[in-house]
Amino acid sequence: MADITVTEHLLLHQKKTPQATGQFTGLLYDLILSGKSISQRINKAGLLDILGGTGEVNVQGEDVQKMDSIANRIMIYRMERSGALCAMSSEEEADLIRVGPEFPRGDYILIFDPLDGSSNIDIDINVGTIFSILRRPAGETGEVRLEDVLQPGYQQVGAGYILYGPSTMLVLSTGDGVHGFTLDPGVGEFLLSHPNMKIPEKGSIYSINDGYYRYWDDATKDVVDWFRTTESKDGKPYTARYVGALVADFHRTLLRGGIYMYPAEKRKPDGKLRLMCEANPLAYLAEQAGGKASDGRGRILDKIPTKLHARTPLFIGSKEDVEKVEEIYARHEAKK
Ligand code: AHM
Ligand code: MG
Repeated sequence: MADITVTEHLLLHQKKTPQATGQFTGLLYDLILSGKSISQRINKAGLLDILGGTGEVNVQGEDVQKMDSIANRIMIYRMERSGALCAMSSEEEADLIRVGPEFPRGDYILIFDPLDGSSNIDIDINVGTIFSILRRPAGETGEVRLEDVLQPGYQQVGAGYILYGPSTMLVLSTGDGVHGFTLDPGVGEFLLSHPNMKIPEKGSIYSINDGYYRYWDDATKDVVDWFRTTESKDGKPYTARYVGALVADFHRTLLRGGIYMYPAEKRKPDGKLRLMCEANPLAYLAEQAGGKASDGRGRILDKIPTKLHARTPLFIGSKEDVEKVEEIYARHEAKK
């Protein structure tokens, strides 16, 4: 296959996606650039730590910072200058970041987790940047209101992630399927490596933090027990995998199928994951790839966020596996 760069791909797809105005494409370019900068810093993270020694300052005279706050700063710096955004929300920032008046304001809203799974950085395991793109409601101008940002996930006009793993990969959807690009570090370009990604209808992997068994209600215990004790599509038991970085666990699920679960717990009634910066973008990708995402009772993309950092239980992956979870919860609900 001739090498297709992400830039060429976006230009080709611009014609097919109505929202792909120049502004939208510019937003994606700046996101990609931010991802490349973060990727480069992550590659050097261990090295910088060594160079920085035990002190607070490294040899360049810079503060030795945690990689997640560096990723957050890279994203905010680049994206507020893109001219495509009117607001941003980062998992690392409590409040909405309003763009302007010092930078030109655009029509889009970017919600992101700058470095998902950041506790994995110290042990050199995959992390990633997750992003969700919303459009500002038509006719609104001036400073953005919080209500304009709290949109349900089905209104996303694009979503994706950049996974910093053995290779750096960009996985993106603008409503026309899911496409994966691998960064060629030699030329500094993302090349189309996984066109039109599809999640298998049913998988053979389940992914959950099993250490929390004691915190689950009976319905959730039944859900997990079902995957532990039922044969998967190939007649063998389901196998368990849990990286502990949602973006990495989702990436595997997208490629191999199966299900990732982060349920509600007695001590965390809405689970741990954030609806707007984690669940919604991945749910959008899952659906675009033929899979499903649910909170156990209903579709993730239909949930109306009550606040920027609202949380949700999440069951995401192969359609049949997610439907099985909904069926078990519904059965328990009916017994009440
Ligand atoms: P983070 O955004 O603060 O890194 O937290 C989210 C992460 C997910 O990436 C991961 O799936 C989950 O937390 C792991 O949580 P736990 O350690 O409770 O299993
Ligand atoms: Mg996260």
